[in-house]
Amino acid sequence: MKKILLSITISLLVIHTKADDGHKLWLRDKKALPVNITCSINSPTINIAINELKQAWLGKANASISLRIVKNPALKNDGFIINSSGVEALTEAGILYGVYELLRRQQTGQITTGIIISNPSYNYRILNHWDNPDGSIERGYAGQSIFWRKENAFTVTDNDKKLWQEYARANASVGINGAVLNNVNASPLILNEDYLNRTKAIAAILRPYGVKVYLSAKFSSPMQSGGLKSNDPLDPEVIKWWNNKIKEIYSVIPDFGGFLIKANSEGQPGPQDYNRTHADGANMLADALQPYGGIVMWRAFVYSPNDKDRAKQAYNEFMPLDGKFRDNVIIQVKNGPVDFQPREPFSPLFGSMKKTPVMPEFQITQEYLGHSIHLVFLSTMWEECLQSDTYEYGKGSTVAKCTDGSLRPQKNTAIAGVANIGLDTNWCGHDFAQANWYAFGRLAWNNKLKSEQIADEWIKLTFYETQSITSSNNKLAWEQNFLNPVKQMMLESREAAVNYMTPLGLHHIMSANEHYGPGPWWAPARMRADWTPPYYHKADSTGLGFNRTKSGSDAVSQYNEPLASQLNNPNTCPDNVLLWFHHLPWNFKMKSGKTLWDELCIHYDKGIQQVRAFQKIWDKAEAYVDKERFEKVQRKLRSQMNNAVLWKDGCLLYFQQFSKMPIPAYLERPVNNLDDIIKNDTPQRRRPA
Ligand code: GCW
Repeated sequence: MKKILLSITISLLVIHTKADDGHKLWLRDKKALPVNITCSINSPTINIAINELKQAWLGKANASISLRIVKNPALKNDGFIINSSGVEALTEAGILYGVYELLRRQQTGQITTGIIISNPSYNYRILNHWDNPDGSIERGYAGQSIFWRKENAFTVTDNDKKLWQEYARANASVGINGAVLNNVNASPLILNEDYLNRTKAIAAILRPYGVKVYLSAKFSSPMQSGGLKSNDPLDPEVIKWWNNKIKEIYSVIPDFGGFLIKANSEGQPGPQDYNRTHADGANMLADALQPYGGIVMWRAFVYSPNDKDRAKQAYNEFMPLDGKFRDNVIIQVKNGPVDFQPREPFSPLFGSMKKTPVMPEFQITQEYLGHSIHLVFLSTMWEECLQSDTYEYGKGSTVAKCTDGSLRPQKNTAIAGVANIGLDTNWCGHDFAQANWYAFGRLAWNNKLKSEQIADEWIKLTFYETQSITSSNNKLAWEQNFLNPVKQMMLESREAAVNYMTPLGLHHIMSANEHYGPGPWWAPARMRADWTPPYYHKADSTGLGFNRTKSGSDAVSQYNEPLASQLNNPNTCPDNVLLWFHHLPWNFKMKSGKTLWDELCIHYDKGIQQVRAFQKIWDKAEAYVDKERFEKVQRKLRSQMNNAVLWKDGCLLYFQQFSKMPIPAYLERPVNNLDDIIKNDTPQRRRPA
């Protein structure tokens, strides 16, 4: 008897503390109830939908659900309707998305009754992988590529297929329907036969999940791979080469999505090498892709070493080309005018291009936000960008509306996220970084969603163990002790990072090329000025910040009124972008009545306090998480804390050399000396494991 009891206790314990490597993401095994499904279609996509329902049904036992393709004017694209009889959509992918939505609602306790109609905000919801053919990933912090590798590069193993399927499923579950499989700093190799065949194998696995494959093409492929004498987009030989190449691609992958192009940016070749414009380059490829239904996503991330203000370059280069692009070209614009900083104002291109579709590019991988070490939920940052008012067509012209077709007629609407996915068991390096992949998909589907809801869903799906929380009492305790504080931590986490890294509109002050630790001092001789922090913070004895007002670089004029005037005036410019637009005296009087210097100190200090609070929240949550994930996150929070203190001490002590003002006595003292921080600012410290 004793023995039996003991084994029961142990098995219960095992359920409670079962190690969890995070590989299942937000799609965890369920104790499903039986469900009856009717559907007249038999196809790979529909079979996935049916299996998902069977595996995860938490609705009424033995309920009857029908899956139907319908014609309904309320539906657009891959949208769906959930009603009492089941899921209806125009397309099979729509059915699949509807099924995932229904299951998500069941799992997260959202309403499943009545009629739910949901259409995607964007037609193209795409992940960009900065994966290289040798398996490395530019700005990847979660291991090597899941698509490419150096050894046995072209063997497709069962393991590969399993992983690609899990990847496709995760994407489909949040509505992502495309993936650019290789780095925008593209290798010409990617268009060679071997790589195209591997792409074909990947496409075959992704296809039933509604995920299309795209590639980044190198503009100089005609010369580098084809042996041509030129890459000039108007040269008939070059045009012919691309036409043949694209024909070849479609013969291998009939539903290939198209190209993503980085041209004349950071040393990449492009049409300007031949005195042609971005439009000449993009249109040449667009014409070749058009017969097959392919698109070109042409990036606007351009700047040159001679610019007085890098933030202005994209607008200057692309605005004169508005209306000159084919209708299967979309201009892909990073959320901010510089480069994925912890905080930037939105790119003025979103509120300016009237005759050319523009798509936002967000960065899911945390290049400037603590890699896979810091816990930073990026949804709030993207929400902030999407909800920013451009005033393009008067008040309420948000970035979301300027890009999703609600303000200007657009054949194609799209959004891209630079993926944070690698071979790490938990895909993203940090268990909480999975939330950023999830959030990107959710916002791409519905750009009006609130981060609060996204965080709520993700925590429930990722951490709520139905097995161990049986009574409603336990559920309440779980919500109070885990869900709510952890959600609060996530929602605050991005602002915390801004506070300890780049408060008040500071930007690009990290050390060296790793973009991890602080480095406002970092400016090696002979380095391009616009790759060094002093170019951006402009700290001197008179003050701090980049003057982008009318008296400075005049970047403010790229914004519409009344925003331009609001930003131009330091008294009306929002504090959170103040030093982005203004160079202000150290004793400038802020809206709070305090000096700029004091506010700077207060913000850095606050960031530290916030991370300390996150540590406490997490430690208190221990009872509600499996040991494996608990300890991993706990360790990472410690490293984040350490790094945050370095940021605060490094930046304040560095800027203090110019301000010559004391850190207010009521704030914590620095615990590191500036010379030590600089001395220890080695590549190792900057590239943490
Ligand atoms: O942020 C910068 C990165 C580069 C990246 C580039 C880009 C892929 O530091 O690594 O290159 O942006 O977006 O093209």
